[in-house]
Amino acid sequence: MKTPAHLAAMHDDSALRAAFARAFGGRAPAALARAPGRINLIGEHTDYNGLPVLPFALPHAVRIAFAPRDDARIVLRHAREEHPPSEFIASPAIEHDPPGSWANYVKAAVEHFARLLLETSGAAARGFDALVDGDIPQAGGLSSSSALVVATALAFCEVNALSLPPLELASHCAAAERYVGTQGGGMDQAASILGAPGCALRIDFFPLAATPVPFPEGWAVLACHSLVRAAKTEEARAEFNRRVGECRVAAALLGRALDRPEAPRLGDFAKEFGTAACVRALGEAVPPDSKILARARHVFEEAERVAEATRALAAGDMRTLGRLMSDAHASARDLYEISGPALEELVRLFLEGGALGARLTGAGFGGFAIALGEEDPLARLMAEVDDRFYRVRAPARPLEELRFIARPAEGARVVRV
Ligand code: NG1
Repeated sequence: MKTPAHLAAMHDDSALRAAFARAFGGRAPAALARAPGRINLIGEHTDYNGLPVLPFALPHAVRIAFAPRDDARIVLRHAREEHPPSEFIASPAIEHDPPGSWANYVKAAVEHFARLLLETSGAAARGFDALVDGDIPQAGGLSSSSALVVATALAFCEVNALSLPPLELASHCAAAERYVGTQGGGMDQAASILGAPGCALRIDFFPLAATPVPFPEGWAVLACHSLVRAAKTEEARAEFNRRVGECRVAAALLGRALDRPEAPRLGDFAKEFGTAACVRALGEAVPPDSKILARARHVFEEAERVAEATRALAAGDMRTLGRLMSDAHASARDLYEISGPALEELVRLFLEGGALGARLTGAGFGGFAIALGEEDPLARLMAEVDDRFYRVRAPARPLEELRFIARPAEGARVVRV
């Protein structure tokens, strides 16, 4: 029998508290910070272009047990041995670990919020002991890294009595994460902070705004790892930043063509001129087979799909939502070139197995694919994917780490103990 979610969470919390005591000489944590990962239903690579997304917060989360210290030191332990301990001083300028180190995501939040604290109140940061754990699959496009940034930010703010409204906190977390070198938008941090149970979130940028959209009962998403790592610390980071650069070039060309040299993002043009005029103007500025044109077309059309998908979800029209998700996948594959053979195989299995829509989720270049459907048929589909994908490609891997069925869950929070 399945353990009810709240009992499982209580069990996890007491295990984390006990592990904290073991790691820190019997000391009890003062509080737990919990920040979920997310899946994105639709709206890929639109956020950093100032255009909307439609993600939801997952039941999977990063959890940090923490207790304030009397000095400025951050003493960091991870419940999993593969993540080595780290210690550093909380300050507005923190030296990076080598790329790929998990501690960089903690440093990202601590450096940013220590600077904010100094600027807003003149106070120096207080440090804390922290034990980190979590169950978000890593390098999968489910925002495990942003969840770590958000959970750290919550712990830092709690210890330093820094109080921010959720939207501001989300903007700061997005800015903080650039410490690790990716030029991402703000989707992941906003989805983690603002997530609402039973709702997807339509998120807009510049200025950041989030509107919950109810996700009908009985419906869910099957999420399956393609077995290809999408770690932003490796080549995928260079590919990701290349896409950001291509969009900036497209915006600069449009600025010249449409006489708006000061507009920084593709979203500024979409909002003023509309998709058709933007694609036409860019098409006159570059050769028809230019990558720049393909990338910009994806971004403009994806934003239109997000608008339509939001309306469909609000109306409970899951068939239309599914069709738009599959269209988004084709565009991500053909125009944005962020899919790959394993993701394609999963999407094909999903659609053959009766999913209403299927696509990669997150940055792409590997990671997870998702399928939309009703809960019972999705459970059957998952069993089929186990047989036809995982038992063939990864017979030794525990299936629980690789795929799950999820509905929208709650956003990040701190629980005092
Ligand atoms: P993931 O899938 O977590 O790597 C990245 C960006 C998002 C967004 C998506 C693509 C970060 C932290 N996240 O997400 O902002 O641009 O790609 O839609 O850079």
